[in-house]
Amino acid sequence: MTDIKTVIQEITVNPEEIIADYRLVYHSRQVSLVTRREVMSGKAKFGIFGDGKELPQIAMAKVFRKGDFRSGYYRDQTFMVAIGALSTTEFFAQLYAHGDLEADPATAGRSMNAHFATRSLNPDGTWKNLMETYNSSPDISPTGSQMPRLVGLAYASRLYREIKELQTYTEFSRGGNEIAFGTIGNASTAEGMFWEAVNAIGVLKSPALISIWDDCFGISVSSEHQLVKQNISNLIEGFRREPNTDQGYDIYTVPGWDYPALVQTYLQAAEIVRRDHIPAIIHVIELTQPQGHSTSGSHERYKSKERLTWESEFDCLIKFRQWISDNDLAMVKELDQIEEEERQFVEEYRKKAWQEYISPIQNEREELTDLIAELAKKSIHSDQLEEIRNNLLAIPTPFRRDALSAALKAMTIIRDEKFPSKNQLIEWKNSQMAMNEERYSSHQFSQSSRSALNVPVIEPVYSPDSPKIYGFEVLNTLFDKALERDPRVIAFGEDVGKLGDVNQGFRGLQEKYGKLRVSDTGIREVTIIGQAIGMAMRGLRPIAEIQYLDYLLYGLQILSDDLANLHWRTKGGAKAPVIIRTRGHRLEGIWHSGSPMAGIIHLLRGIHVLVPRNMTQAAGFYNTLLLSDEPGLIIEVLNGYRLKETLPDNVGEFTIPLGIPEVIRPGEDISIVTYGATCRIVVEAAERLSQLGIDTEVIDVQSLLPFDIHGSILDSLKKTGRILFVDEDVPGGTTAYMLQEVIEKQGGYYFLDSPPRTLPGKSHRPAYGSDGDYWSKPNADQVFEMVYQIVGESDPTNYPNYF
Ligand SMILES: Cc1ncc(C[n+]2csc(CCOP(=O)(O)OP(=O)(O)O)c2C)c(N)n1
Repeated sequence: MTDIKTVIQEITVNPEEIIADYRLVYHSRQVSLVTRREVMSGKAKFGIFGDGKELPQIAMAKVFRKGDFRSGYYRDQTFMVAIGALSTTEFFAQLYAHGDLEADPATAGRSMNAHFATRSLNPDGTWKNLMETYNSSPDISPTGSQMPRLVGLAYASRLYREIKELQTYTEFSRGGNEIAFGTIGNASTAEGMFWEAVNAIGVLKSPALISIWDDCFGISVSSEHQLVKQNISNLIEGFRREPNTDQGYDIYTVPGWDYPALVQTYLQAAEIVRRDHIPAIIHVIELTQPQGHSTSGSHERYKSKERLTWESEFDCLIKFRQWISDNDLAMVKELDQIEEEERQFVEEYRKKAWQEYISPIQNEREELTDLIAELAKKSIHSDQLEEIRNNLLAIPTPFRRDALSAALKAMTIIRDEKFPSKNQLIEWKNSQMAMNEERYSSHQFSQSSRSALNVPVIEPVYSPDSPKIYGFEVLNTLFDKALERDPRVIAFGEDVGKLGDVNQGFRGLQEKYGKLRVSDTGIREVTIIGQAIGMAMRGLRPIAEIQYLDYLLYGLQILSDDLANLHWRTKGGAKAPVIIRTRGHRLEGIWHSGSPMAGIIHLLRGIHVLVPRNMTQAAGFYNTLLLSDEPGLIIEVLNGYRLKETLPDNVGEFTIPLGIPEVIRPGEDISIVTYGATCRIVVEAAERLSQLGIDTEVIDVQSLLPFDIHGSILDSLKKTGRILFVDEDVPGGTTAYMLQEVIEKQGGYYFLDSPPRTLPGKSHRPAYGSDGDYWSKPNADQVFEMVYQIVGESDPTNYPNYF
């Protein structure tokens, strides 16, 4: 093991490097200044920049190696440039919302400025060799939300180091020597997920190096309103590890304007983190924010005169310049010269980025105005067309939407006229629509060959010897096979390890596969999800368990803000094939029998949401997801573990396709569409209805996202003419979603003989006990009654109203 002092001596920073660092700090500052100007002049909508935080980022970049990962936030502009993961033209392209991937490789114009990311995927969706690149997970705006995924990014190194079978995955790790670097603003450390993540990383003994950029403010709110004792260093003291132990963090505090101290601190901290997997926090204090928080307002409104004076003196750029001069590393003239050069470079990059952004838009406008001019020659409404054309040409910096609106207006004007060149306008409009659909809406789901929708269907195989076993045992057998097959499959959650989960799906598997493959976590839903996201970003296949569906709400924000839009917001640059496992719908009590599915499906577009009715269906879905490169949520039916099911002989292989409903009881008179725990209830009601001669078709949709991709429910409706949607969500929740899918999207409206109906749970939470459940959730009596009423409406003779 290398001694820390030797390391520092070995990696001395030479004068040329110092001057290059100065150049970069100045360059970044200039970019920030120009960014503000661009926003103020109306060329860009909003600007946020890294000014005042440049120097510590230079120090951090010195210890950042290929294979490492960053999980940071919008201030890290200098760092991203320093590691070569961001060019200045790319920074400006994102500022202008340039919607092309080549211009803004981080987000293709989908994210506001200073949202950084590197691309982990090849254009075909396969992984790049992440050991050959400097990696940054894709930023999101909610402050503190970079912390949950940091847990998994760091923990992955530990798994790659300690699980022997993973050591061949050399495109993701070399012996777990990679650091996950987190950055966060001082004010955002008041967020709960900061604390949860710091604790989790400490418990997991994972190599994270967390930098806190402390400028004493969170927009206008000073530290006294953010933190007890106003100082995060005081608060994190309890995380500090005792000398010569491996529990806790190494904690450093260093002024953000002190170049040698910063370099030394980062060198020392990173070496220990990398070598020993002891996490570290570097609290970088005395930072400034020279232009205020963003372009949204000036900081003179909330900073005192004294503070502003102090900031102008302790600005890291000024201090760095002074230090260089004081140490005779460069003459004042040389520094002036560098500054002049950098001002010019930045201006050149800005111009280039602007031209590359605006030229195609101007060209498209020109195409359209030429078309309209041609049409005006033939149309009887030439004046109106000319006016549209002139108005469009008069816009100094047009957007694409201006041209499209003009085209639509022109089309309306000439709607009654007939001449062939009209078609060119229609074609132009259609090609714009298609181009912008791709520009803004592609990649919500995998477009690779490993999309979950491409997984081949393998039917379950049954033989006379197939045993009938409890539902939890079906899952137990399945998880055993999955863990055996692939060392990247890692399962974790509350009570998953020693106990094998509260319903024993993982019973005995920790003993068999070890504590790292099947493990317990603390009660920390947000970072269980984050742990999974980070691990999956580094090539692992986490199965993260949230103990009950009701507690998924804790993790819903991070699932929604981070995981669900990850692939979309990077236009296919990153993926995290996470499997979230949970159980719900029905047990007893307010927080153990909820089924808040509408909240989930509406917030989690981008994640597959699967609602199997039994454990065999669940097993098929696990197999499908494990063969795909997409994230999915599987909700098992909580009261189904102790029901017996026949174990397929190929439980480890069979797959169930996504978005394919299953008719679980054929019928002719009415279609009932449902999922999950209500499948059994509806079938029970259907049997009773059949005694009265009402033949009910019961359809289990099985997967809510995607929903019935081939429109097969419509076939059922065409046959029966009547439809009822049943579930346990609130009124207007998932039943309304299913109704919209079938009646509006599939065109079910045209085949209805009776009004479509929904039978959800009550609008309040489910009350406790058997009676509480009966009067809170749909039951077989209610299903029976509602179907009887629907049928009775059109056939009152045979089905008179007796209620
Ligand atoms: C969850 C959330 N709440 C509020 C905001 C609005 N917001 C954006 S930045 C910011 C202040 C963050 O301050 P700090 O963490 O100290 O970082 P700094 O900007 O000072 O570097 C706030 C409140 C947000 N983006 N996300």
